[in-house]
Amino acid sequence: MERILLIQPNMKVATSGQRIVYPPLGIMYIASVLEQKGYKVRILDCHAEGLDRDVDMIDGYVDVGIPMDDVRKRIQEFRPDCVGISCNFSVMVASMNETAKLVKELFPKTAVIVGGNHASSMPEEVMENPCVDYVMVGESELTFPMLLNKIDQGIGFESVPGLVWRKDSGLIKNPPGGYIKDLDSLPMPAWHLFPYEKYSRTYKPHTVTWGKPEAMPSILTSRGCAGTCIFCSVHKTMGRKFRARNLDKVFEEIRFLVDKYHISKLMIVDDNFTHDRKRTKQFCDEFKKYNFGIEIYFQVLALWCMDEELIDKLYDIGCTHMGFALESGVQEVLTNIVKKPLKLDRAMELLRYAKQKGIHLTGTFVIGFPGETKKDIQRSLYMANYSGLFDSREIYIATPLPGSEMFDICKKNNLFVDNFSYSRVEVVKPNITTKDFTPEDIEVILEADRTHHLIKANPKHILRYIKGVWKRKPPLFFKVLWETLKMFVKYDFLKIKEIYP
Ligand code: B12
Ligand code: SF4
Repeated sequence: MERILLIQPNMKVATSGQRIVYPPLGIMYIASVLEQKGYKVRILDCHAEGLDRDVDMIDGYVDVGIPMDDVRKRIQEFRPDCVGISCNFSVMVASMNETAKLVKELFPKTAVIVGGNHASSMPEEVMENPCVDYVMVGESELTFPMLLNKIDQGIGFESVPGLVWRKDSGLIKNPPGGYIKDLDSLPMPAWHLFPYEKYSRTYKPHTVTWGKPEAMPSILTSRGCAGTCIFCSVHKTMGRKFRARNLDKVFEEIRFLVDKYHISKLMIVDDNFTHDRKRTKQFCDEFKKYNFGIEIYFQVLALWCMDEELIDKLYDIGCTHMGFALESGVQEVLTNIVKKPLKLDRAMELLRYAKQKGIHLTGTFVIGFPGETKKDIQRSLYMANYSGLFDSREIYIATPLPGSEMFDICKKNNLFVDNFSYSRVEVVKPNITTKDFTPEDIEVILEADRTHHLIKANPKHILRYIKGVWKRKPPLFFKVLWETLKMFVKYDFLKIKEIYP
């Protein structure tokens, strides 16, 4: 084994608006480790390289990435001994399968290895594709080179932790090897192999956390989260134990990015950056001292790990926009259904504190959990829209991500819609029917909430927004209008209040 090609495949997704491209840190770390060991590594980030391409619609989904013919050319050109395909997102499954098939068509002897969050959650299913030779479960910086050795030797596969492989046509699932204890032993991600300038160049409109379009790398300062939210599958790759990098190493990496790429923004993509409050405060203090001249962004922050002092410190280093994951405006839903350790009254205190400091707040909410009622959903939306705390709000649909507890609940209770497919595993399509709501109910509520929100923000364009509903959801048009009207009458005219802490 000498020539290793690592691929982040295309995605088939529901939304055309969201074309944000972040660096695939997983294969960037693996690439770096392999280079250190002397392998010749090439990268193909289909997602980032296909950014400028017009999107194709296939079966109602948007195909994001480069055309398969280009993938073919790149594999042919490099003639890899081994191809590693990252399947972090379930929306990549279709392309991952196609890419594996393509590799075997071109070079039948080339080993195909698949890893990433989806693969770690559904390893047996991924192995159903005969063109996939191995699945690696979990973090793979240490195990990937181990596997390459075993492939060279032709024996010893039993000793590779987390490996799923075939023996005499049966499937073997090796026990996991645990999580990487010393994250500081890993080299920096292999930035030099990736199309740096493409990352985060295209932005989701109206999201507050990352501002005007500009290349923005991401960094990982820790891995893992102790939370038990039922819709999350992070623990499948990163575990529930918080593991942190030494801050000196983190700042070394930031210095490298500043010096080499002259970055002005940096995104921290930790599973839960604020898990260790003391460390996060120390990060802020030291970040200030370094005077890098860059802005720090986060996707969302975990409110259940925050306090006033931490808000102050983040504000002091320039985080004037903060996104917080509330998920629900109903404590019982949070505690008993979502299983998020967030106390709403404390959350409100912190949000009020941040608001009064002048921080621009985004609240993210998730609706449509199994067990949630329509009334619960209304109360969440009421909090999102009428608490006066959020400058912007994002409402997502609870989605059974493979590997999450919610996926198992939905499977056990047969809640999936008939046309469920992995291309629907984004957070914008309803995927389940429960005793309390149908997928159509969720679509109507979400569309009505959006229309209501838009009209309130800009009443002059009411006709345009109504036309928008007709364009996007013709069969639901009248239901959406009725629901929107009810929202106006109930909350804006009659001033009826839903309860929140
Ligand atoms: C940053 C991030 C993003 C970035 C993109 C990152 C990227 N390009 O990879 C953005 C913001 C764009 C994003 C978007 C989405 N995300 Co996201 N995201 C993450 C997050 C927080 C961190 C990923 C990361 O960089 N981790 C750090 C690296 C080091 O770890 P890693 O990628 O897992 O890689 C390790 C292993 O997986 C493995 N590995 C990875 N690839 C390979 C390949 C091979 C060959 C091998 C052997 C091993 C291997 O080894 C790596 C090193 O240890 C994860 C949470 C998580 N911890 O997984 C969610 C996560 C991946 N996202 C998730 C989801 C659902 C989404 C969205 C669908 C949400 C949405 N809003 O629509 C979208 C989908 C993309 C889209 N439509 O554009 C889910 C995926 C679950 C699933 N089954 O699909 C996750 C797991 C979070 C969760 N809630 O459970 N996301
Ligand atoms: S707090 Fe975030 S990362 Fe942690 S379990 Fe919940 S959703 Fe997952």
